Amino acid sequence: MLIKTLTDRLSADITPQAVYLNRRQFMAGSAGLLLPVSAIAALPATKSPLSTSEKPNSRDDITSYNNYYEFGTGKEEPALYARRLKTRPWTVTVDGEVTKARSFDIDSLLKMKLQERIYRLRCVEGWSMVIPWIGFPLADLLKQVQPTSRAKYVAFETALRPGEMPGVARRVLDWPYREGLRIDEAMHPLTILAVGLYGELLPNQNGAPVRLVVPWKYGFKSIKSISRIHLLEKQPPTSWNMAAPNEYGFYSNVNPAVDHPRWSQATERRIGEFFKRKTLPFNGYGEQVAAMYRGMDLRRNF
Ligand SMILES: Nc1nc2c(c(=O)[nH]1)N[C@H]1C(S)=C(S)[C@@H](COP(=O)(O)O)O[C@H]1N2
Ligand SMILES: [Mo]
Repeated sequence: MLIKTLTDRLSADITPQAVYLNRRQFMAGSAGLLLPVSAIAALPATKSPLSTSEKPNSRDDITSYNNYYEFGTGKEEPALYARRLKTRPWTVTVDGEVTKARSFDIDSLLKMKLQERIYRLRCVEGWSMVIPWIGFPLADLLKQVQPTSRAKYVAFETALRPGEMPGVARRVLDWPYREGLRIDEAMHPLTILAVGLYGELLPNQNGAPVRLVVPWKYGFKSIKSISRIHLLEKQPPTSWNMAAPNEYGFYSNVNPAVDHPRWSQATERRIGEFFKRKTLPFNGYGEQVAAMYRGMDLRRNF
């Protein structure tokens, strides 16, 4: 029975809530079994002063209302279908304008110094959540590959697995999902690669086994299930910008003063709340990030 529980856990073949409950029972009754730590233990993480003190959304909110178009465009579809994604083995290749290009196995990423980062996430659609991520600064990874002086941008790609991703049969986007950051944004201490949330491994619908989190930008910049990181001199093409360049810019910093052509960005609905709240410039992270954009016209460079 214990083995069955672990198998279920690894194949993510049961609901996240059930996994969570099973995990608790499992750990209570079986300390000392020889099993991969990453598969059974809560992720070891230190607290961070960069976390918000706002109350996080429930695990249920965070894992049942998702955008992950590779598994369908409905908010409930990722929770239903993303379990099909095989997240092990998994490697992230980091190459391009770097001195030491290499691939990182997911197990080596789980051994990075992990922190809890409780961040607001603001989707361009006008909703928001507060999510307790577990992860590490992207800068910690990039330093290991030693970017060259020509590395001005960082491009990210989601794995493309048509056999496991029912949503990619429809060409809603030009797959694979691609995103990008300027190098200073990528090296910023707020920018993390997340491998978990609520103290446990990332559920597939949230971008397992590793996804980007850039809390001052609209949610679509926070690309899920990353298989490749490529450093380059020129600004890379990005999925939503390619699909609708007048609606989604490369920078996409949360900005209540610049409306989307079809909806206002002045307010947002925190999932679980009834009344709308005001959207803050840079999603409330302006003090930490505004200096990176000094002298830039953020209406033209939206
Ligand atoms: N590969 C990939 N990454 C993605 C998306 C996607 O469809 N595919 N959706 C984005 C959008 S629009 C948002 S708002 C966030 C949602 O993250 P969450 O489901 O963990 O809340 O993921 C982003 N990352
Ligand atoms: Mo989004």
